[in-house]
Amino acid sequence: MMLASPSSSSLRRSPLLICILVVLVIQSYFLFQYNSQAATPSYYRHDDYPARGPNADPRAGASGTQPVLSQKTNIPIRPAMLHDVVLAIKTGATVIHARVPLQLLTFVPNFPNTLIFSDMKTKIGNFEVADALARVSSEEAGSSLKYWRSLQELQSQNTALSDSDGKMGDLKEGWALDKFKNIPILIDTYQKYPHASYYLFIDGDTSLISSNWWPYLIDLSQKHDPLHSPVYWGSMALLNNAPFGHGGSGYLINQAAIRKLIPEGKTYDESYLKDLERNYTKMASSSCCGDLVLGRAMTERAGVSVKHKWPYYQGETWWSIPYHESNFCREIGTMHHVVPEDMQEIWDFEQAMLRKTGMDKWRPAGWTDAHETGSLEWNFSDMPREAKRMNTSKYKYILFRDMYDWFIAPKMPKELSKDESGQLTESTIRVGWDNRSWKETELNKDKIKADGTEQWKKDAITSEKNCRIACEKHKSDCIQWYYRDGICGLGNKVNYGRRLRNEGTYDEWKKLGVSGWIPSRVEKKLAEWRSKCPGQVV
Ligand SMILES: *[C@@H]1O[C@H](CO)[C@@H](O)[C@H](O)[C@H]1NC(C)=O
Ligand SMILES: *[C@@H]1O[C@H](CO)[C@@H](O)[C@H](O)[C@H]1NC(C)=O
Ligand SMILES: *[C@@H]1O[C@H](CO)[C@@H](O)[C@H](O)[C@H]1NC(C)=O
Ligand SMILES: CC(=O)N[C@H]1CO[C@H](CO)[C@@H](O)[C@@H]1O
Repeated sequence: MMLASPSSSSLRRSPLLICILVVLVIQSYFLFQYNSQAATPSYYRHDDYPARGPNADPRAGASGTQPVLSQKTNIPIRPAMLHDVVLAIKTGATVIHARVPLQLLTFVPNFPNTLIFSDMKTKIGNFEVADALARVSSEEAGSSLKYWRSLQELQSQNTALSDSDGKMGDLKEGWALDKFKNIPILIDTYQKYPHASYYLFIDGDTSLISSNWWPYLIDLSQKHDPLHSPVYWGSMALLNNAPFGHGGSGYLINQAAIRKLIPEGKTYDESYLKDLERNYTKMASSSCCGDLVLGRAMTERAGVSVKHKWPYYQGETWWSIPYHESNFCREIGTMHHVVPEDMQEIWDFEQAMLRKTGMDKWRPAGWTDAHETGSLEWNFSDMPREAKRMNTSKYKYILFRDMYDWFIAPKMPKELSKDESGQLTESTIRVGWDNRSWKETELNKDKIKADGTEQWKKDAITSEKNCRIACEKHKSDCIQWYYRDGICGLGNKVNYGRRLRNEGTYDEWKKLGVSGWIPSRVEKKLAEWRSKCPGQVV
């Protein structure tokens, strides 16, 4: 009101101002007309394109190589619905808005039974978000729950957890709460869907290649009856010799395994579940992470240890994955540390791949119209007889290779760099770039002290040039290198990496590090790995 009255009174007093306003309004009306006319024909023009055939360039689309609206934006290609897999997403109140919406807009609709858990009860669009900590015993969790209580209080006092730019609140404290969530999430998920064949647990920054899960679970269900043969699969991590499925990479637990932890008849037995929760909340309070605690519960209480199924379950995203013989021809199930922009790109990639391979039309044997409309839900533990005998070897899975070809091949630097004397080197370089050349092959002062027998190793850590030469001349399996003051990384896997900082001078970037690749060796290795992939789609 304070602001409105002076301006409205000045309006009353000034006919000139009113005139200007009227002109502005009329002008913007015409501008709007003009714009919508300009936009309409181009929209229809693209819309009239014939359906994209198998020969269409799969790279066209939202990744920026085609004009806007070249693709119908509201009809995503979806493989069949995965009703029988309960997807449980774990996130936190300070990051949920930055992460989960993109999941909901991309792969989550392929999993109609999805549950979202945060540290506060809330909603995202029409999705209800449960409070994973609601059943945590405060006597066992101790002072860590202080932050949780303050969250509840903030919420009741209408305090925003993120500012209008979406900047997040205190991550460190949110992380301290995170470790209490995994067991309660498992209990809640099971209570909500006690008859599902599979439970897939992921984080808010995990992406799924959803279509790959169909043939994968058909195969898995043939080998392990979900009701009788326990499965707890993921990317195994070890801490103090305790194996567990790494949470961000996702872990899959089937009905048989979950029943070992929560036996039949105990699903709603709150005193049993309280006992279970209390035991593991106590463990969590003196432990680093919730996925570790869940691993302990599964190993010790349920007698089911995690099986290491990397790289189907893995903790990297497209640019941080080390591409190598060990994963190049393998199927991708999950990706982790995925920022929202990347989540979108990964979805675009999956869509394009499905168009290319036609696998969006793939259905398991025994699939009926009733399954298609959703009036009958597919049941992996009670599959039609045909599905139990189905051979999925012809399925064209989306592979790490495809991700390399889609994301990285077009972006790799192509021009060889020159040395000080103007001679071409064998390497292409990027300055201020983290190539994530693997740590095992990193040369630094300590390594040199321990294993400094060869002169080239001693030299390698003294300059960018010597590091490059170490890769080019002294290590025949080296395909990329990274140099930063006193550190020379020599990698035999292809890693794209990323710029370390957006702004800065050349010298500032140089201090952060220089990444180099030897294109001739990269190409040779890729050809070698590629030749081993089954059923070449390309
Ligand atoms: C919890 O721990 C107690 C003491 O070690 C044990 O007797 C009990 O069986 C455990 N309960 C569950 C459900 O894990
Ligand atoms: C799937 O089939 C099994 C075995 O017949 C049954 O126990 C289970 O309840 C079914 N699952 C669902 C979600 O209907
Ligand atoms: C599936 O079919 C492929 C060839 O089409 C064959 O090599 C493979 O052994 C079959 N797998 C099973 C489990 O029958
Ligand atoms: C930023 C950064 O340092 N990135 C990595 C690049 O590769 C080297 C070599 O292994 C690593 O030490 C760096 O950590």
